[in-house]
Amino acid sequence: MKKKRIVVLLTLLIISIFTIFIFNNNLKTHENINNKNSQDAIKNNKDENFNEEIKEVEKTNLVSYNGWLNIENNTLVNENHEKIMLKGMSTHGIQWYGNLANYSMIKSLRDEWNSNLFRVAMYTEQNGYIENKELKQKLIEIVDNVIKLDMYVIIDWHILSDGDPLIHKEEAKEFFDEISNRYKDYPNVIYEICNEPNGNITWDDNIKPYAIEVIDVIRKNSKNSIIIVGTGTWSQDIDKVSNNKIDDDLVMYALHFYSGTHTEWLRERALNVLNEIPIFVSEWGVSDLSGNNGVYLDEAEKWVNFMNENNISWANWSLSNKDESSALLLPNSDITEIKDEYLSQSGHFIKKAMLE
Ligand code: DCB
Repeated sequence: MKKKRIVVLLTLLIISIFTIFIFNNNLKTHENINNKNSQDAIKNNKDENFNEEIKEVEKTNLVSYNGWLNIENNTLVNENHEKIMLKGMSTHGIQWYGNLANYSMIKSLRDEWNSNLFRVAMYTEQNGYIENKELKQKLIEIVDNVIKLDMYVIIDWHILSDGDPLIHKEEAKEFFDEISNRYKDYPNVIYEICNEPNGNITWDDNIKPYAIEVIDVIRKNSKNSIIIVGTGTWSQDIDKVSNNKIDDDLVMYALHFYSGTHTEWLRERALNVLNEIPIFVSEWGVSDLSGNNGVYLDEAEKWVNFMNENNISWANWSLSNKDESSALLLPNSDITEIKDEYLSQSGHFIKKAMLE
């Protein structure tokens, strides 16, 4: 009798262990399927290689964490309404120094300097895009790399000798139509539609009318991208905007400075409008206005503090090894990674500012 009971109990025990084993295994398979589904969802949305690089770093200042940017109280915020500051390098003209903007260089700026932004300056004139349409391919190559690196990227239509943006308006519309269609699903991309308007032009009659048309083109493809609009006098006339703003919640206005030329008076001007318009310092340097002379680091320090205090995002001019004081790298250093021994005086200063 006793023996029978033991056999029954043993059989029951074996059956329960077996059941638990099967049940557990089922759960695991289910988990795997779920994981796979969400990974597929991400993959379908993005470039094939997109996720590889994110896995390496998990930083809260990058795109996978912050998503589509927004503007609240005239400052940049992420998808969760938290303030965010973008900091990074601008290329010099990519027709001259585009090769320095390679994948491993940008990766090292991200990994070693904590940078979350990169600006691609595509000149319109001076052997830029207007005469040299293949430059677009170079730009795309760089932008794709920055996206793979999970950073934000500014596509800069770099007008300069063509001070009036209306001069190449048709080319700009065509370019931004194609490019904003290509990148419409990427929160990484920020459009800067006219670097530095200058000369005998005004906000009301030249820049704003240009901006409205180009923004219209971009918005047909991308409702959620941030767009930066240059201001008069090489993007210093931010005070001309406030009473004639562009009717678009995701537009920011460019303020550019070179610390050897632009000092307290320009910061005052910015302070006066900070509560009225969102400002992006999409280009600045530690030289004078020519990109050379100096360096003017005391004044640059004041600017960096000013931008930190006011949560103003920035891109520094420039990632180049040209023999001029605003260049990040020493003349002729030809490198594919950011290394201290190749940094100019500007380079050392910018590294510190980036890591602050
Ligand atoms: C801006 C431009 C940028 C220029 C830098 C420094 O121009 F957006 O393209 O870069 O600031 O001047 C310089 C390069 C030089 C290059 C030259 C021409 O560093 O290597 O030879 O572009 O391609 C500014 C900014 C401010 C003012 C004037 C200019 N300003 N500008 O206040 O008067 O005439 O170029």
